[in-house]
Amino acid sequence: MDNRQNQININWYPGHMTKAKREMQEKLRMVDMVIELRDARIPNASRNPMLDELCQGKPRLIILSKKDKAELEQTTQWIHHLSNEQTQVLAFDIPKDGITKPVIQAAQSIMKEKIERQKRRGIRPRAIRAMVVGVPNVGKSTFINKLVKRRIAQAADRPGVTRSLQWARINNQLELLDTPGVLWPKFEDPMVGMYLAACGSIKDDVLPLEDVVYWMLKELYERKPQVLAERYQIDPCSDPHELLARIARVRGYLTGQGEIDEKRTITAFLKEVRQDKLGRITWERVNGNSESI
Ligand SMILES: Nc1nc2c(ncn2[C@@H]2O[C@H](COP(=O)(O)OP(=O)(O)OP(=O)(O)O)[C@@H](O)[C@H]2O)c(=O)[nH]1
Ligand SMILES: [Mg+2]
Repeated sequence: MDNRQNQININWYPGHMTKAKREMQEKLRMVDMVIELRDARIPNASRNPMLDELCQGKPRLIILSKKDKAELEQTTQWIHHLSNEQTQVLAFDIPKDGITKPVIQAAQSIMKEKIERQKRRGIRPRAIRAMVVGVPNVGKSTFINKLVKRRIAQAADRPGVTRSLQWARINNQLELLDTPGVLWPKFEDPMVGMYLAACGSIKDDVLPLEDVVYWMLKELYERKPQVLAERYQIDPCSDPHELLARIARVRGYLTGQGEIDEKRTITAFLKEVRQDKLGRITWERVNGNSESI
């Protein structure tokens, strides 16, 4: 299948993101390094090229969030693919995993040379300051709350929750700056929009949800037909419209006239995918992604 038939053109770059970008730029000189969160289901698409440019020159730690929603073997491959001499990559189920020790260790190892230089010059090293960045809804505030062991930042399962920058002191070794999730004005590759939409980084109100669902159905039919068959007790088929109709009929999502209730089926299906009812899904595969970090 040519994925590119399923392009959607969405741009969601509201004013608060422009403001956030400016504020992040201002704060950048105060931070030693950047912790970039990416969604483990879409590790390349959730890389923000605008932030890449903004954070150039700062050492970087990549955290793949929502590991529990992605396919384990794909995540292992992605970690390998994204790691290099300059970049360490960790993957977490942030709410459940013990993240404090590995994050502090990674930050210290990334800043090792600078800390040693300071020591040699008789300067007592202060806490490492890191700016936490990433696309909306990727888990930045959850990550910070987990590290401070308190709910200091508002976190919720919708994009655009954090609206201002906020410092959090983890301990005397690490201080983090929470930032609002930002996207960029234009997706060069329209598939990026589809991936971000699938993972909840774009506000549903601005999305053609039916296009997202038909694309998901096509992908699932090609990669995991047995999952569709088991979940919905249907015979999967390659036509996503027919596939949705089969789900609607089995579920009894019909209008008064006995026709398929497309809207209701789309909403129900999307909710089930997002709640992992169809299992772990890595939408963006390592194969086919030759581009590194
Ligand atoms: N399953 C799972 N859910 C996670 C993980 N990390 C974060 N979440 C959930 O993802 C949702 C979004 O988390 P937030 O911390 O608000 O995300 P954010 O990046 O701060 O979002 P914005 O402030 O909108 O940019 C919440 O419902 C979190 O509970 C994870 O590793 N696994
Ligand atoms: Mg947030």
